[in-house]
Amino acid sequence: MIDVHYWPTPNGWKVTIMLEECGLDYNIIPVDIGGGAQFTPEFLRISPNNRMPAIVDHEPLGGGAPLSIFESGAILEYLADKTGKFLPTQPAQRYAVLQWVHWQMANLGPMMGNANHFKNYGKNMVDDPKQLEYGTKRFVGEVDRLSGVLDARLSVSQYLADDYSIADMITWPWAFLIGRMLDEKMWETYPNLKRWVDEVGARPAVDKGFRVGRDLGKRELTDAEEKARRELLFNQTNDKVRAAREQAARGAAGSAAKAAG
Ligand SMILES: N[C@@H](CCC(=O)N[C@@H](CS)C(=O)NCC(=O)O)C(=O)O
Repeated sequence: MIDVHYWPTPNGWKVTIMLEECGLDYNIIPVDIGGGAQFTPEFLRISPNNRMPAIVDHEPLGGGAPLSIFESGAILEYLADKTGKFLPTQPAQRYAVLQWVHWQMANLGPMMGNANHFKNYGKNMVDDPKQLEYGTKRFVGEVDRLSGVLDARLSVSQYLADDYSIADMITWPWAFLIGRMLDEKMWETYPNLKRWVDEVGARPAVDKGFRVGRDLGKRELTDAEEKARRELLFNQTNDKVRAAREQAARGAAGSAAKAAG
């Protein structure tokens, strides 16, 4: 069985989509990132960057003790190696896939995260909206450029590599959101990207993986809870992370003492 430390976000969906595509059994362990669950000592032991997703495979490839992995790119590569699916072993075909996997991890994901932050969330974080202008221009511009990179590739190929692969699964959860985060009109400029978004999204395993834990993040937050959530997610420094870690550790010690009696 594979434990998936998860919250329903684009990086989380990558993992549930791959697990569904491979037909593997898994067990969802929610990590409420708005409530600080990513700072508990147990979670940091498997994911030291205080980010989800992470997995623990209790029957790991190669045998031995349970194996924990963080970073969605490494998780998908591992699951592909474990199942022999969606990542060819022949060098030319394998690296054709991995170059797009790394491209997504280093480009589309981070740039979209920043574009979404400056364009949508940022207004709740600063007093003067002018402070957002440069960041918005820079990151929205990058997402536009990256959409063009995807569109050009998909104008000559059905998928990012030769066949459907982990490159498509890792890119789709971000790509389908580009219009929603930035501007729905962008699809007119990128018809090949739109064709691929629709085609990959129509796969039953993609649809199922994307729906996992859909209700987890749905609770209405009070204004104070929403403010605390933003502070926790968008204002992380080493000192603040250390304080959150210590607070989570005190909470864990308190629960352990309570459980012991
Ligand atoms: N590069 C990482 C990024 C993971 C990531 O940014 N996860 C976000 C949710 S999508 C998170 O856990 N945020 C918690 C936080 O910011 O403290 C991956 O792909 O696994």
